[in-house]
Amino acid sequence: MMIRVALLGLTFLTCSLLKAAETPNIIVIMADDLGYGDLGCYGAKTVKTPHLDQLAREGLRFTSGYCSASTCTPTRFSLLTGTYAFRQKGTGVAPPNGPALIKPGTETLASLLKRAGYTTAVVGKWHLGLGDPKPDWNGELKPGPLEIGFDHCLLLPTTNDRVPQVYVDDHHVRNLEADDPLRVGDKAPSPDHPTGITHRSTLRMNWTHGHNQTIHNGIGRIGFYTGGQSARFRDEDLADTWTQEATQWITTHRKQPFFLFFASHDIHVPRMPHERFQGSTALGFRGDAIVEFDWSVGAIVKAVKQNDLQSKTLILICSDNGPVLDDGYVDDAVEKLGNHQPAGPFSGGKYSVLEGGTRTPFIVHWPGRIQPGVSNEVVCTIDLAASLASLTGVSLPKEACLDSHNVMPALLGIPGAKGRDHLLQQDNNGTNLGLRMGEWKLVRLKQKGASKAVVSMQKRDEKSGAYQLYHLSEDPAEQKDLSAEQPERVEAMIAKMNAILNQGSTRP
Ligand code: NG6
Ligand code: CA
Repeated sequence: MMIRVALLGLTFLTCSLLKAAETPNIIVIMADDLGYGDLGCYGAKTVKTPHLDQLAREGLRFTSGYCSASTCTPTRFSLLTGTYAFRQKGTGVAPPNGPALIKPGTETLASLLKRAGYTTAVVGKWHLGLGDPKPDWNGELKPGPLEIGFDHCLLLPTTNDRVPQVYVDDHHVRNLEADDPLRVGDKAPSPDHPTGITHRSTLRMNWTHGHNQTIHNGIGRIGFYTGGQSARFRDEDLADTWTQEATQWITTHRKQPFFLFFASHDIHVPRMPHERFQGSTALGFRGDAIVEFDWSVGAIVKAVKQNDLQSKTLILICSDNGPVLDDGYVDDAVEKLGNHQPAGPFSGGKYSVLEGGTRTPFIVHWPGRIQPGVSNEVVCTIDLAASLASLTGVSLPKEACLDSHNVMPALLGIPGAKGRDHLLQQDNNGTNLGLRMGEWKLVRLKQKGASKAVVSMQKRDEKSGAYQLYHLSEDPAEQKDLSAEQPERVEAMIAKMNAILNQGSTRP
């Protein structure tokens, strides 16, 4: 009886705490390829991340925070649309000339916050395509972020290893000169075009697989391009550019509630941090890029403080997929790893549906509103749409944000608040899947990893069973397949997985 009364009280408290709409500034900071074990506050010893650790100390650090996929494009698609990426074909890693994947008219995190009165911007990596049917690099680059709810963007169009290495400022390539047009393609523009194969000996960072087409800044890339010389960036300057743009934008919009999606390219390959960070860790450029990311976060927090916005600003830290060591370049990430464990206690990493692929750092910071601590609730980047809609008092149409759960009370750390009761994790295309329900994890393996990427130095036998079952708290590394011992649980979880795949929506 006592317990029931207490529970009723909690429910009442949870509801009443969430009743009135609140419109704090919202800054979502997404790192690229950052693993669960890569930050000090998640156990890293060989790399120091004081700014992120401070956010974790003052905020809520999740031990079961996820992104929805183990590559970039599908995770970002789900973050913005609140819908599992497997529901829309063609949402795997986007190529240099890929079209806008989120169609104008789609409800997004940005568009729903705009309805709540927010000014919105995205700064950093986009990788969700531009234009329709393809980007017009020398003309207007639309549709893009500005057609789905963002008021402003300064973008790296795809990835730093994909051509072209230019900034997109709202609808145009920044600093492009009309007499030197940008031509982007997937074939060499001429037989004598220098590539990472023909001019390999001139490269300042060698490739291990792929990344041997057009050379820019002494580094081979994916795809070919010519022209746009005055528009091209130096890899070393990316973090400074994003950070300066973000802090300035925050200052300019300090009076309105704002939503900033800060999408760092760190720590994606080619890892080429600014000279002042090079050599700052014993881990090589992979570690140095983590330090650079931490610096960016610190600068953003400082801008929030300087504008006196700390108690009015919710900052969320996450990653777009798990870690990878060798993702195509020779940068000593493997050789200098030492005891560092990029995926923490988990197996797998980028490209994988084992926990290392999607369980990533996840920190929520909002001084005065969030009780500092550690939460074991299951939350995912896909949930930001429904959660922030609930916080800001926006209602979502039925056909929008199909898989986003409102976990706002859990994100705020309200005592007794629950996260997700289930979560589907996907690889790049949704071929391999993971389903977490409580402490149980079902893995559906249709395809063995074909990628040459090295995600981990920990040995784990490749299991071949189509369906595997693991108990996460007893076996976080997913080593002991219990599927043969628990056929009924496996059946039930397969049925749940199929229902998620087939029913079209899982938003409660
Ligand atoms: C892969 C690239 C890898 C990385 C990845 C996308 C090769 C051999 N590998 O195809 O280097 O760019 O795509 O990464 O080209 S993500 O983080 O944006 O998803
Ligand atoms: Ca990534």
